[in-house]
Amino acid sequence: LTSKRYPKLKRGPFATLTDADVSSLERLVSGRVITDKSDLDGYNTDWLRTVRGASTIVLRPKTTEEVSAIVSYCHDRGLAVVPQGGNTGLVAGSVPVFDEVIISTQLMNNIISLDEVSGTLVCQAGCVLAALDDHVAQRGLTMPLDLGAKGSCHIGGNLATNAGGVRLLRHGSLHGSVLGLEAVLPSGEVLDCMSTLRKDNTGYDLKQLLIGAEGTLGIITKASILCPQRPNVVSVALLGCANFQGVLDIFRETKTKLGEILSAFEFMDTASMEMIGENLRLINPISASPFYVLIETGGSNKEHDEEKLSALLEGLMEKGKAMDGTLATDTTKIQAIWGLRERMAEGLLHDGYCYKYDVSLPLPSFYQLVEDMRERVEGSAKRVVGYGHIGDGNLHLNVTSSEYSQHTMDLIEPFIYDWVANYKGSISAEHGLGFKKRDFIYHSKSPSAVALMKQIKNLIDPKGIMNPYKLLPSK
Ligand code: FAD
Ligand code: 2HG
Ligand code: ZN
Repeated sequence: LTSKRYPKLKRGPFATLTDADVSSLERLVSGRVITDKSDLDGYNTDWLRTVRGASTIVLRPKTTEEVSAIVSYCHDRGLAVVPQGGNTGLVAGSVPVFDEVIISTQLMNNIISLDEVSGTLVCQAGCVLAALDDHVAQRGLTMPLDLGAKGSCHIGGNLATNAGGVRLLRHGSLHGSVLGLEAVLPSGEVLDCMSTLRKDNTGYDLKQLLIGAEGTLGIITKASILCPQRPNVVSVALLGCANFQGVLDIFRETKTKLGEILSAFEFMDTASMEMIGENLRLINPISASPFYVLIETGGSNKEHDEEKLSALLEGLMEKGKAMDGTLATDTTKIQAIWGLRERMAEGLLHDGYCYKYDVSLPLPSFYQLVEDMRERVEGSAKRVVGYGHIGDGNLHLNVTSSEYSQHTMDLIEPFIYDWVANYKGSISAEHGLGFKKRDFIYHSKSPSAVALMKQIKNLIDPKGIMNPYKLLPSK
């Protein structure tokens, strides 16, 4: 069987779901099986609406034991599966490519415990990130990550993609914040690494393998996560800047002047700001500038924090580093400013088709890629926009056109991957490789590293049933 959409890709040697399989699986998660064609559509299609699978079944377990029973059955039958959380992933990792069985964590949304003193949260993998944040906020804590998709992404999906987001600068990556993890391996066996300890150097740290594995090594069912103290004073500044060097100068100055209260440092170019105005009617509160930076502080002393931030902003204005700016301390204005940055991905979809790239680059060459791309696709694209987590060296470069064009795609790829490799960057900073980028892994990882990844995959999933066609290269 060859997919019509991917003529060069062959379906793996997996079994095909039969009526008898459906009946057996129905018995494992009775009443929580979706087979109706119209209901399957959303599960088969990725957030960007660029990849559509052809699965005929979605299973919605509630417990680890149910996940284990499902995976065990699929393993014995040789049926391929795809784990799915909130389906907000941006590299088509969460949707089937052919007819894989979809295992959704939608109903695995129990919060198990929260230790207020240590800040340790234990929960099931299907908890929505925003719901977890609301829960821990009641105890003066915050989730160690935050991203635009928080209203629908699941913590299991966040862990599987090692999601970065807007607070990585402050709290570091999930590799550090996750204390324990439970997962169902491709055999159906449960891997229990559910520690709640901060320190535990007893042997290989196996949970790290599953963080960022994009569901190719097992299905994460539970996690324990270290939640930092929630800042009780938050302020946000939006500044306009004349050139990219100015953005870097502001970053340096901000780190020096704000120190420990800096909680986010994001950037957007003028093309992004124009796009969000045109497509989502969001209003830029300051005068138009070639670049914008969003600075967030989070601390515990209002006067101290505001004094520091005001001093920073005054200094930047005086030195002419910032052309214009606004400061927000009330929730409504803070949210309005964050909306400009966090709703970029949504806004771009209004253009039609979005060619999405998420790269890490050394800061001196960071914006040059956007300029080179703009020159290259001129006349073949609607827009080329750059924004992202510049505080982490992470650029989101997006090209749009009214509909998919192979000609435009050929101008972008492999050019962009070669460019990034040449500048010693990463071709995926935080979104992962999924189905879309797996064949470019060698641009960021050595052959020896990829070979070891393949050995690990073969060891844990010898039948290759767990999220096939994802992360590892096709050849
Ligand atoms: P899904 O999309 O359902 O799945 C993603 C991958 O994880 C798939 O490979 C899937 O098979 C696997 N998976 C899902 N659940 C499990 C599980 N329980 N066990 C094993 N594997 C599993 N990403 C960032 O890093 N930073 C951002 O700032 C950011 N902002 C975003 C903003 C918007 C508006 C959108 C739409 C996306 C954004 N993303 C961002 C991408 C995406 O939200 C994240 O990757 C998120 O972590 C995915 O979570 P999810 O539950 O939707 O996972
Ligand atoms: C963000 O930071 C997300 O907004 C999405 O990672 C990035 O739209 C994108 O390219
Ligand atoms: Zn991002």
